[in-house]
Amino acid sequence: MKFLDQVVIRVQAGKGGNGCVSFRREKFIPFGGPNGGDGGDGGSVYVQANSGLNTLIDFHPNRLYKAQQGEHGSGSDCTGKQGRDLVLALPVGTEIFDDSTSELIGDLTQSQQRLLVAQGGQHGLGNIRFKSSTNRSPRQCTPGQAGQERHLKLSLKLLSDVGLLGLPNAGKSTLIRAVSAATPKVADYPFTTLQPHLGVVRCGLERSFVISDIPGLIAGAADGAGLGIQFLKHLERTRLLLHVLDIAPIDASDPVDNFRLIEHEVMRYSPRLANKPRWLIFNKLDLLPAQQRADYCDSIVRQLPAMAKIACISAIQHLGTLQLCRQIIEFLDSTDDTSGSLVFT
Ligand SMILES: Nc1nc2c(ncn2[C@@H]2O[C@H](COP(=O)(O)OP(=O)(O)OP(=O)(O)O)[C@@H](O)[C@H]2O)c(=O)[nH]1
Ligand SMILES: [Mg+2]
Repeated sequence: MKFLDQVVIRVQAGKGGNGCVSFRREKFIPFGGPNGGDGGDGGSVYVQANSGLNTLIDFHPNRLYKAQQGEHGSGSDCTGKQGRDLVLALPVGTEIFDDSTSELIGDLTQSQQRLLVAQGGQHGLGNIRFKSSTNRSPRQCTPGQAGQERHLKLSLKLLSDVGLLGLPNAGKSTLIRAVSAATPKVADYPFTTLQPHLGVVRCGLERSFVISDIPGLIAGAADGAGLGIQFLKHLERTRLLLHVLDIAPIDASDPVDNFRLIEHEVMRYSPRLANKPRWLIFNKLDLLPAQQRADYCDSIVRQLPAMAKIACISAIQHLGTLQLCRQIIEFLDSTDDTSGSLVFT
């Protein structure tokens, strides 16, 4: 499935139906009086979070999404029918902005959450409403009001508990495949992953968390190199970042330099993101002889700033991955930080 995380659309609520001018005209009933009914209200436009979606690809830029108009009132006291509301289904994690003012209208953080984005126009009044002791046959009515029209900017920030960071080829997608049912493509060339993927990791009964794999970063990403850093926004609402580091890069680059490079780009993107709890995950352990692994990892760790936690895995051989998931669950259970997927922001 293609991925799109930002789009501007137009929404228009329905116009209210007009009130009606009409008089009762029946044989043998003189002075029948006014009987023009009110119009119906115009339909409103809502957005609603749907946990089954994770892209905005279904929305065409600048397309107009319209709710139905209210029907006009008619004679014999008939009120017009209300216009049908339009409900647009959006992925959980979508922020909705008024594109003209940049005002944040709302943030869909929970499945089924619904938000009014354009109010339907009010109905017009029929002439029956204007009847009075001094005016028995009013010829007035009012038109229905126009529905609200808005340009909306939809911006998706995926909601996940844990995010993966790292250079291309570090093995991020291999890791998410190893621990979840997600199947992002894996290959031995950089930028295999071109869009974010989410995976649900299940650890025992009723214990699960959501992990997101984003495209790899390279030096200068903050200036647009590679795929840039726009995908980092999908990690903003995670509660834990895993920095996946290849201990034996195919290009023979130094893992210490590689680590610093990623940390630097993250800091340039947002100090807030850089301050999130972050664990270092040494990957591709299988490429080293068993007896050298501990010493080699130690030698790298000594050159790095202190990390909250360090884990050694081989994503491809599923070595240490189950244990890692258990530690993540423990961490998520123990932290009160609710900046992740669980709560309204
Ligand atoms: N030997 C070994 N190879 C691995 C391991 N994990 C990943 N690889 C290989 O490393 C290459 C890159 O893996 P990916 O999972 O595609 O890497 P990525 O970090 O998702 O890369 P991008 O999507 O380009 O950012 C693939 O050829 C994988 O088979 C591992 O634990 N051991
Ligand atoms: Mg990948």
